[in-house]
Amino acid sequence: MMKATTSLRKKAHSDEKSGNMVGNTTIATLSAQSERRQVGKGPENPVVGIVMGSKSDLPVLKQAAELLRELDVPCEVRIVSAHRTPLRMVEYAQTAASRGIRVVIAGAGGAAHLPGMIASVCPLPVVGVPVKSSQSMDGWDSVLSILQMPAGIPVATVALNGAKNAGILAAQILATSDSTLAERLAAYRNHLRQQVEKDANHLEKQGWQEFSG
Ligand code: RP5
Repeated sequence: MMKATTSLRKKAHSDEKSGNMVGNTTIATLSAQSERRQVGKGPENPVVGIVMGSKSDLPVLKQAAELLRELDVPCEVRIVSAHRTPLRMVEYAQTAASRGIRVVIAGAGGAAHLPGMIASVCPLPVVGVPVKSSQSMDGWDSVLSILQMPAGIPVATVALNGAKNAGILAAQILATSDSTLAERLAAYRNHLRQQVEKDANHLEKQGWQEFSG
């Protein structure tokens, strides 16, 4: 059994005190459920593979790993370059499903062929993250390289540097067959809603000038 993440615990604790509810259960209950999660068996059994073309992509791609950790979804993180280590990329793509990976998140910048090439070799759903690399043409090079896949080999492409949404999308795919993960995702959304409502109330009470400080 794996520990729930610190942030989920903190959220659960404050929600327990304030009685925040998700459906007819508290986030505290969801936290306890997360410790008995259905997806994967622990860090040694990752169900999401996060791959990137270079270590320079890590500051972006780690946002997917952080989000998945918050949702208690085990993932692995690897550097697999389509251009510099093509055989390593093919081996990763060919073995991912048999190792228990169920969704791949692939991020790259520039001539970003990694997500599409992983998708061409691998039967799993691939979520592509265009990265704005240091030599980028404003990010359009990687966006178009990942987005414009030929019919038959899809890559679900998120926004430029949108690794957090890639993590959420991967969790949503897994949650279609995991009700406890679906509840954790609902709690996550509920938390977002509460944050915006809090800001909206403060803005209304204080007026925009004082609010923007
Ligand atoms: C791509 O080239 C990588 O995904 C990275 O975004 C970009 C630049 O790589 P580095 O030169 O920083 O290693 O393959």
